[in-house]
Amino acid sequence: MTTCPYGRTMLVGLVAVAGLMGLPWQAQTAPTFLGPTPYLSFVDSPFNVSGFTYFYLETFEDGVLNTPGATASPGWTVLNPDVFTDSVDGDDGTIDGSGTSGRSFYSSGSQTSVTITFNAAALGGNLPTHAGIVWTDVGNVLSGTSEFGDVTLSALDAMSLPLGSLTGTTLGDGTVSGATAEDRFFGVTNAAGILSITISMNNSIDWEVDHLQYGFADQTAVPEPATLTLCGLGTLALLGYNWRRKKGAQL
Ligand SMILES: [Ca+2]
Ligand SMILES: [Ca+2]
Ligand SMILES: [Ca+2]
Repeated sequence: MTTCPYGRTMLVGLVAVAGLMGLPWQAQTAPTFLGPTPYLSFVDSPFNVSGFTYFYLETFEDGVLNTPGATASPGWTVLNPDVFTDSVDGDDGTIDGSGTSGRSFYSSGSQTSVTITFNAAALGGNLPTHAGIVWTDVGNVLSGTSEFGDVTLSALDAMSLPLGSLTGTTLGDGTVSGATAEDRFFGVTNAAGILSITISMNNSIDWEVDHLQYGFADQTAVPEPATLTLCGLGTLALLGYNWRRKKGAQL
């Protein structure tokens, strides 16, 4: 991480300026897990921002997982539109509480997890710094209450070391008819790259995901002169803020 010569104060300024520039959710030096958050279309993704060098969204609406540089572990299949299919709501063109007219990725009655592994060579030489997936449904369970369960996202870094995990507890809506209000986004960011993500349900082999998404945002590309400029802008922004605040106090 580039260090500003002004300490914490300037870090605040940098963050503020980065926000103004529309950069994506910052891939912190430390990995950051995001979610689970409601998700009815890509508009709801925390990665729906500008600033990526590359970004891919797999909706499964073409019937296959074929976005570049991503491979799923075996045993998962794409579900076509059906009364039991639970796609992300907006994939059928209408956000109407139903995902039955779209397509999803299904555990096929055999898998408690799916791992998506990224291939840097197929992605311009850079593993994604941001990766996410949307959990959309669970039906039959191996234990607990039918149509409910815990969902965990974990990830590995470029050296195959764990980046951590995030669990959403007791997800579900008690139906298998494609309702979408309970659909949830899970994601992770890591500035040094993400080799793979794994989403899992320990209590089910009858569940669905959708909207695999991943991108690369270069957090080290800012050259030193620009960094100094940012520091300067941060100083001005901070001074301006303090000036307005003090002036406001006088009114
Ligand atoms: Ca829909
Ligand atoms: Ca879909
Ligand atoms: Ca659902």
